[in-house]
Amino acid sequence: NRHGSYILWFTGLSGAGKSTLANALEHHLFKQGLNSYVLDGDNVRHGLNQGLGFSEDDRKENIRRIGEVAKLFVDAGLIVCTAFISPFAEDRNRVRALVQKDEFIEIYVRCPLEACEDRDPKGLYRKARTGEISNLTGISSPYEEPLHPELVIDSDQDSIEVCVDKIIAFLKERNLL
Ligand code: GGZ
Repeated sequence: NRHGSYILWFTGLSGAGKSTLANALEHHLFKQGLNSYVLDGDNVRHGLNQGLGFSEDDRKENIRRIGEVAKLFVDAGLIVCTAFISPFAEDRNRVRALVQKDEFIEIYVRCPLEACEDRDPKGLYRKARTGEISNLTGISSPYEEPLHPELVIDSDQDSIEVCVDKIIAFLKERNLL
């Protein structure tokens, strides 16, 4: 579009590295003088979407609202990096349909459940295994892998720097950078 704005939609399991990659990428975009913004659980689930939990219905509503906000930010001229599990293909595709064809770039941050569980930065997987929490994606709630993502990043195989470089290379190839 005329602003050079678009959505980089990161999807993947908890602990796969979505927020880390989104923030690292934003840092790169900022250094390039580009206006970008990261939407993730930290700034959305505590504010706009406070009150939504992790049932299927709540996740759907979570993603629907985030999609609408991301669309507004694209209209405002920003590159939006979103970092949500967004486990349902239908919900991701609904966001895709909200914007122009070349304004939605789905990046699948692929990381085996075992690796996410090993990392377990917040202890969520341990709690899910002991039954302390329910509906944890990958354990007691589904994750539908993207069938046609624009890009797949294997975050368990490459360092953060290499992952970011791969995303940048992809964006340059598509003339998005
Ligand atoms: C999934 C949960 C859950 C359950 C708390 N299931 O890795 P995190 O901790 O920092 O990020 C995860 C975040 C997931 O929220 P999303 O808005 O991305 O989910 S969705 O797109 O499905 O709506 C995780 C934490 O919240 N968290 N409980 N039961 N993730």
